[in-house]
Amino acid sequence: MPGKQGSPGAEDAAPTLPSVRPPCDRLPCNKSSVCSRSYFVVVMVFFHIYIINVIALLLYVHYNSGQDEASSRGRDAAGSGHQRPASGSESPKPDVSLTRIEGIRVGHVHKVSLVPGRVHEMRTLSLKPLLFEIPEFLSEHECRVVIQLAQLKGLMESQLMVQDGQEELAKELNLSPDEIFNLLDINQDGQLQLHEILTHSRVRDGIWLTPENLREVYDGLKADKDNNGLLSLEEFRLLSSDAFQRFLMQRGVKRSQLVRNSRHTWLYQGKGAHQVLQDIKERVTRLTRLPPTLVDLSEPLQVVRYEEGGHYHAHQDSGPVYPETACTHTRLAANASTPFETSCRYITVLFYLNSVEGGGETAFPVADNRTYDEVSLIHNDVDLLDTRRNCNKSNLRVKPTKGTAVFWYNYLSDGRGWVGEQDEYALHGGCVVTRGTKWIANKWINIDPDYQRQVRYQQLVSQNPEDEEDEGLMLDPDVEGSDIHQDL
Ligand SMILES: *[C@@H]1O[C@H](CO)[C@@H](O)[C@H](O)[C@H]1NC(C)=O
Ligand SMILES: *[C@@H]1O[C@H](CO)[C@@H](O)[C@H](O)[C@H]1NC(C)=O
Ligand SMILES: *[C@@H]1O[C@H](CO)[C@@H](O)[C@H](O)[C@H]1NC(C)=O
Ligand SMILES: [Ca+2]
Ligand SMILES: [Ca+2]
Repeated sequence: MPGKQGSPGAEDAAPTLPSVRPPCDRLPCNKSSVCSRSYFVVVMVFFHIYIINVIALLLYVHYNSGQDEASSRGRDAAGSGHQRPASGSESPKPDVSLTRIEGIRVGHVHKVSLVPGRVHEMRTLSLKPLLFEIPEFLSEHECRVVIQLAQLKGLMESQLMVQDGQEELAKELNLSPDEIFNLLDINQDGQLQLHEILTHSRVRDGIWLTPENLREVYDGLKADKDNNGLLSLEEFRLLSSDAFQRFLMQRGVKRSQLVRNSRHTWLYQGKGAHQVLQDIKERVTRLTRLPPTLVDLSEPLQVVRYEEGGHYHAHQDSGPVYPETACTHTRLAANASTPFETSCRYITVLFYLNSVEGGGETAFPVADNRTYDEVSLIHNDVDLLDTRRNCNKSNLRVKPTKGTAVFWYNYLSDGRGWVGEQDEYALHGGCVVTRGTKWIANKWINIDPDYQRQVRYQQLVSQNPEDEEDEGLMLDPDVEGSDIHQDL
């Protein structure tokens, strides 16, 4: 036990418990002095474990920040990064350990070398999610080129009005109205409160529901028969599964009432792409210190334009990790039987391509909140996900400044150098643009939380001849893009 180093946390203390307890058990506890003496021993042992843990923690922090500084001084991003101290190995460990940049504390500034001959400052904006800001990541020239290339290619609506997919999903899952009611009734009181319906509605990428228009829908559909502001199971049974959305659709939908109101396109960054796009990709690799292959095999650069009045309500870029969920990017290597597909975007790098005259901040409603509770995102008719109304109640807002990049991790670490659980605090959205136009670009780095699946996928891709692979990556976003790269 004293020889143990690194890996702080509860894991260390737990296994030592049994070896401490037995002495007291074996002792005949009829004499109180004996018992209090063994009690004292136990206390002292715990005290020592505590001290050793504190020392181990200090060493760990020191070791890691030392590594960071060393590698930021221009070590090529070979990816394999630093190995985490081994902690009892049960299941096969990944051969690669993904580097995860330490946040240290909010406001901490790392100096990073991303381009020859200059140093960038990377400031920690929050720890939950792990979020950084790098001013002047892109030059004015690069911002201009990216915007021009996007315009040349043409942008498409980020969200279309039609959404047939949802009904199909409901049918596929084969849920009865009673079962749906039960799922929606979060507090299980047999009634659907407004916030329970709203919490559910944002899982879908449809029309954005506000408390007011939900009340309108109730009136229009005469859904709330007894007018108590709640839907009972009987009232709910009389509605079809898409009644709300259909009602709103018939009434007419403005773009401002959608989940997102923007246009976007995808720019391929592989061989043969514009030099600026390749440079950006390489800089992202250096910034994140991830294996270049992972960055190469990720989605192309997404360029988004928000006009005045444009917004994107708060959302996650990635999906949660369930055994039955496959990642969109590795579906080649997935089992045919995995019924759900989600985007697995380990990191989001967001670039501001212009400085916006008014509004358009990137809001992180729950950044560094003490706790996270999905249900309390809507409280007293205040919906924290609503970036048209409530950006000023977000815990953190980043002002769009030309050339600045922000990046964050959408997943936690699994503690063994690979991707772990989704980070719910990574919730973010684009506040409404009140004046001017907003141009941004997103670079997502796709990594499958299922290590074996990621490896199989990479093997499959590397078996293909190289130009075919490039072509495939280039065609993908255009042909199927609007569905496949849909955000959640
Ligand atoms: C598919 O699933 C089966 C059974 O669950 C498993 O044995 C097999 O290894 C899986 N194959 C892949 C490619 O994941
Ligand atoms: C933010 O933290 C506070 C304090 O723990 C908590 O009351 C609140 O519900 C949290 N907000 C969300 C959206 O989880
Ligand atoms: C927040 O913004 C809303 C609408 O955008 C506005 O009505 C409200 O007064 C603002 N609140 C604060 C505290 O600035
Ligand atoms: Ca309820
Ligand atoms: Ca009612």
